[in-house]
Amino acid sequence: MRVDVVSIFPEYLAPLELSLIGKARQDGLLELNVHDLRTFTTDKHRTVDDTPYGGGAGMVMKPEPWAQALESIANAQAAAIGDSSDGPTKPVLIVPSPAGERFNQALAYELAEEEQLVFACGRYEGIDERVMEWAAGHFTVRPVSLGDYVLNGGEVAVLAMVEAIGRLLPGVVGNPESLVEESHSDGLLEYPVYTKPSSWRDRDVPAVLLSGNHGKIAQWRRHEQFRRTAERRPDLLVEFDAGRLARADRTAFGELGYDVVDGRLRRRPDGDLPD
Ligand code: 6GU
Repeated sequence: MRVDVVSIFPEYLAPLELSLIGKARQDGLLELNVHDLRTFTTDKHRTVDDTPYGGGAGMVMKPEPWAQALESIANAQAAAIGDSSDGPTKPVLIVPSPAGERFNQALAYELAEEEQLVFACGRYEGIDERVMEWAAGHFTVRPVSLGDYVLNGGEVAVLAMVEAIGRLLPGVVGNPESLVEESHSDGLLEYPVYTKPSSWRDRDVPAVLLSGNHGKIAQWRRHEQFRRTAERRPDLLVEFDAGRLARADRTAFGELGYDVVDGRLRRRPDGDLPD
């Protein structure tokens, strides 16, 4: 996969040289290029922002440097693949913004399939909207948000997204099985984990995990996933496919106050506990 990041703070992306993602770059699994937006300005002061039309607080990123930067990335890619204008699929342009669609594990898996991702890090109040309209001719444009809070710019969001996507690329995570049994891989939160010693400060590891009964362990872990998700993220259970749950799993959800109706979990009215 090839990733291009455009930012006025390229140093912000330095952590992508570390750990798993840094190793993936060294191993040639991920080609990552960070571009300084200011190198695409033409004025003496290397201006990237201006006041908003219509008034209001803050500054807006000017369209010209963005078009220069994105054009140079699009052209470099076209040259690299020997441009055939009816050519291959357009690269995805991800625009980090609290006004975007929500980033989640499903989107990480989807984007991990792409040949090229380009991230446009906005600062201030955002990028002139015409840039996204114009860019749609060269890219599949996707404004993406990490969650319902506001960051000062897209750089920290790019760190999160590149890590979430990069670790899904073949060969990046040493043991691919660790991708299967983690939070959100199946729409549920992860079960709790324990290691030695089996007793620590008067707290014992749940006995079932020491039993050697792998069927029982798998069921206990699954039910802990249900319990945690119901407690911490009940919103995830709305989407959960409960149609193929085993009887014991339905019972476990029943004890948490959920019935299965038409393959979906339905919260029983408060106080309506099972017999
Ligand atoms: Cl992706 N960008 C910015 N600037 N703020 C955010 C965000 C993204 N996600 C949540 N807040």
